[in-house]
Amino acid sequence: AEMERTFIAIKPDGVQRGLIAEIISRFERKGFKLVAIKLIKPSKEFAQKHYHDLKERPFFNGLCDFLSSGPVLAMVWEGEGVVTYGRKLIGATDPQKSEPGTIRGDLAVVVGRNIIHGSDGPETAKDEVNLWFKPEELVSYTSNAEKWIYG
Ligand code: YYY
Ligand code: MG
Repeated sequence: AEMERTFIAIKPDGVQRGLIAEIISRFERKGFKLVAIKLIKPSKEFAQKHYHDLKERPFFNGLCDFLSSGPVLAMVWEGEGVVTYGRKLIGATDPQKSEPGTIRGDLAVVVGRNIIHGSDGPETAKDEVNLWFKPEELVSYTSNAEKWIYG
């Protein structure tokens, strides 16, 4: 069976605050596998595509300006349950409500600067992986740790 994949992005605030290694290490130590990664500055049009579901919301324009304001670290992570558990590692959308121990709970304070994006479901994950990455950018490999992580 195909391993589940999710799209994770460190937003411009997380990149500028020097939190790349901290955030990647949480996914890596959990046992998820990195299969694609690139640093890119998305255009505003691209940000609007990424957040198209939110286009009626009052914060949509500011959100798209923000996402396109600086480098974003775009990634694809793979593993059993990675979509749902990735969201758990990230924490609630509003960092005031994120539990301590989560990425947003530990590292962010306000909703407009919550440092990280993660796909909210399996279908969204597929769409977002396809939006941000070409198929040849996804690297297929066997991790030596897999037999120790999955048994
Ligand atoms: O998936 P997630 O990022 O946790 O939240 P969404 O509801 O998809 O909203 C996307 C993005 O929009 C959120 O990470 C911050 C921003 N936002 C906001 O600025 N103000 C809100 N009231 C809700 C969301
Ligand atoms: Mg979302």
